[in-house]
This record gives sequence, structure tokens and C-alpha cells, in this order.
Amino acid sequence: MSVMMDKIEKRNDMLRHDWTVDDIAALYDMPFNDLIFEAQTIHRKNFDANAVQVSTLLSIKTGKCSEDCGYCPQSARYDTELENEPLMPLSEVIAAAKIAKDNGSSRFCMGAAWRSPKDKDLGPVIEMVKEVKAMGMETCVTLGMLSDKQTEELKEAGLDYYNHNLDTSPEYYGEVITTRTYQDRLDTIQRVRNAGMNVCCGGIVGMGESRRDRIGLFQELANQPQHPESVPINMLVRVSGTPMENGDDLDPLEFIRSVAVARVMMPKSYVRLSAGREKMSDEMQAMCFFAGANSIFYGDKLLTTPNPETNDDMQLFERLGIKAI
Ligand code: SAM
Ligand code: DTB
Ligand code: SF4
Repeated sequence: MSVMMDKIEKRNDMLRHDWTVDDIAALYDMPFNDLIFEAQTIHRKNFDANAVQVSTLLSIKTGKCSEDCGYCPQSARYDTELENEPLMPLSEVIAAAKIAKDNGSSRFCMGAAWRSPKDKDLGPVIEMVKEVKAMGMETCVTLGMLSDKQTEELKEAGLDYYNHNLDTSPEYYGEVITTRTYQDRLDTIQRVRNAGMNVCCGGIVGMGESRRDRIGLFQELANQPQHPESVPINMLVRVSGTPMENGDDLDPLEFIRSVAVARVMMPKSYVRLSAGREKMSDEMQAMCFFAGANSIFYGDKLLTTPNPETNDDMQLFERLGIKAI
């Protein structure tokens, strides 16, 4: 066996939780072809390389959020011409979930623009989780910070995944959000873990952060006692009116490198090519799948911003010989 294959084999055989900044920087610094080859080799050892998990997102409560996340169109602090919507009635959620299922989604993710849910809001969300689960889909919600009691209630309702992102490195975090701390986020993720639910946790790149910050994000994600089962990597969607409306776009090759680094560091996690696909070429998305991304959001809208049409995604999968799972 070649030295390279031997090295890859060793990396794949252990799930590491002790990544140093230098270890991760060394991955980023690899020649592009070597990095993608390593990521693809590890990917194939752990997953069907031609299968991509498909989730659909629905915003069940939109806008008027108290938080100041600098990327987010739903913050009440920015004038983003967003239509605010109160909590959606159960019947509308069920109708949207049915369409998602008919389109081949295996997971339905419901998002709410809250700092954290009020206890009066959790009851209706729990009904949504139960109904969607009864339709035979996996369930995921993202509602902001959770208390122990709320986490337990969601677990009891049968929730499969909770999405809560770290967003960026601890060092860059203060440039992006001031109304809640990095530790607040880690605490919510820990609660979800303790309750025995699957963790969906990732971040955003392209917010003007440095490579060192991307390294810091992946270090935080992979050095948790258990890797998140699902790792969404969002490319910043620039929305007019937010503080991040203007800025330099991230080099697409650096984005692909980031996907590959996540795949190498968390070999058994689903790495989700998340927000930002609308602006990516088919070739770039294909390269991300080759670098180890194996999950996407289907549906023409993310929470509030556009996503590729389901039909376009189906055609892309067809052209790439990828099956949706
Ligand atoms: N309010 C809850 C919270 O912040 O945890 C749940 C919904 S929030 C919109 C979910 C995630 O979407 C954020 O943590 C962020 O990573 C991502 N997101 C929001 N706006 C984005 C944008 N413009 N571009 C890329 N990702 C974005
Ligand atoms: C995640 O990491 N990305 C999704 C999901 N988790 C909730 C949200 C992306 C939102 C993009 C901006 C919008 O559509 O409002
Ligand atoms: Fe609110 Fe979540 Fe948007 Fe932050 S990311 S402003 S918490 S909806």
C-alpha cells in the first residue's frame, strides 16, 4: 500500500477529538488534489459515495427576532423587507411536510426565529413534530437556545435532530453576534446530546472570517466528545439590510477545501452543503459532493432566502448519478 493510502487508512480508523490548530491547518495547506482525494477516500469508507441525504426546511415562525446575528435577515434590528409571520398553524405545516415527502425528502426541518422558545410556543411545535414523524419522516427543529425541560419535552415528542450552529470560531464570534455567547450555544448543544437526540451543528463561512477562524470552527465541532451527526456548512447568503450585505466573497476553492476538511475530521458525520447553493454552479456543487458533502436542503426556499428549484436539483442528481436518500 502506498504511504498516502496507509496514512488515510489510519486517519479513517479513529474518530479523533483532539485536533490541534496545526493539524487542521496542515489539512487546509495540502495540495488541492491530495486533500480532495483523501476526503473522497474517507467518504467512500463510511458512506455510499453516490447517495445524498435530502432534507426540506420550513420556517414555522418568521422574522422579528430579538437577536443581532449579523448575517440574519430575520433579526428585528435590520431592515430587510422580510414579511414577518407568527407561528404557522399545524395544518399548514402538515401540508408542507406532505409536499416535501412526495418530493423525496427523508427529513423535515422546522425553523423558528426565536432567541429561545417561550414555554407557550413549545406545545404547538411538539404537535408539529409528532404529526410529521407520524408521516414517516425524520424530524428536526431549530428554535434557538433550550432549557433542560424543553429539551426533554422535545425528546419525549420523538424529535430526531436538533439544529443549533456554532456559526464561526470562538475568536470571530463577537464580530457576528453580541446577544448570546459561544458558551450559550455549547450549553444548548450539550443539553441536546444529554437528552439523547442527534445533533445537527455547523456554521457559516464567507462572513469575512479568516482561514484561522474556519479552522477554529471545525476544531470546536470535531473536538466535542461526540461529533455532530450532521454538520451543515453554510455559505453566507448576503441579504440587503443586514450588516453583512457587502463584503468580499469567499474563494469557491476555499469553500470546497472546507467541505473536504470537515469530511476528513468527522468521517462518519453527514456533511451538509447547506445555504448558498443558489449561487453555486452545478460544477461547484459536484465538486463539493466529491469532497464529501452528502446532504442538502431540497425545496425552492431555505428559511427566507431562495434555494435551487427541486426540479433543478433532481436534474443535477440525475446528471451526477446520485440518488437521494
Ligand atoms: N433562531 C434560531 C437560531 O439562531 O438558532 C434558529 C434559526 S437560525 C436562522 C439557523 C441558522 O441559519 C443560523 O445559526 C445560521 O447558521 C443560519 N443562517 C441564517 N442566516 C443565514 C445566512 N444569511 N446565510 C447563511 N446561513 C444563515
Ligand atoms: C442551517 O445550518 N442552515 C439552515 C438550517 N440550518 C436551519 C438555515 C439557512 C438559512 C439561510 C437564510 C434564510 O433562508 O433565511
Ligand atoms: Fe434570530 Fe436565529 Fe436569525 Fe439569530 S440566526 S437573528 S437567533 S433567527
